[in-house]
Amino acid sequence: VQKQGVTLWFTGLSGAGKSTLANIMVERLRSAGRQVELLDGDEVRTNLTADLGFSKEDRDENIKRIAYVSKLLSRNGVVAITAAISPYHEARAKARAEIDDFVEIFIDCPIEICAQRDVKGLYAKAMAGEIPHFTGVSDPYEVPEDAEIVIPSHKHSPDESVDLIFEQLSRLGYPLLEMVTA
Ligand code: ADX
Repeated sequence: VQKQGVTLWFTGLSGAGKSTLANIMVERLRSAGRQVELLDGDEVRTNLTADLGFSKEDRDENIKRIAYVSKLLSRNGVVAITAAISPYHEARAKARAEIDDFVEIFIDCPIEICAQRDVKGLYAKAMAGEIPHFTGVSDPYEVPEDAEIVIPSHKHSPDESVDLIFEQLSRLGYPLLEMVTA
């Protein structure tokens, strides 16, 4: 298997499981000898995009910068995994247009379940009106129509979801868990 870079673009609501699945993927890919970099929304927003908020303009700028870095990485043989809500179709389409090897992975978890889990306690605050423009509550999430991979994360364990993602990546021509020899 050749060293092959690709951007794996996760999208989905807060609490859908993007970071959880992305982190498991990072571990498995590293074990298989891949060079991997994770661009996680929460992490990126403390450095690369610390100047941005959650207006449409700021989210678009956040996605644009994440896409730029993933492009640089993936064209140099790295598996770049992004885990940002990326709620707007147009911003995702621009990222796709800019990056040669691009796979969109929609983590499709109903908002009721995300809100019930409420891992960070943000849905409760958003529903109480304490966080304006919260995705899925008071701000839009445009459901992807052209994602290569769709994972209903609430129907599987995280490890099963990751198994499904790797299976489908192989079918798409990215057998990323095969040992790298070149
Ligand atoms: S994106 O819309 O620009 O792609 P991103 O994934 O980077 O969002 O950041 C989302 C994270 O920021 C959420 O997981 C949550 O922890 C936090 N957050 C804070 N305010 C908001 C908000 N108004 N809407 C969504 N997420 C928010």
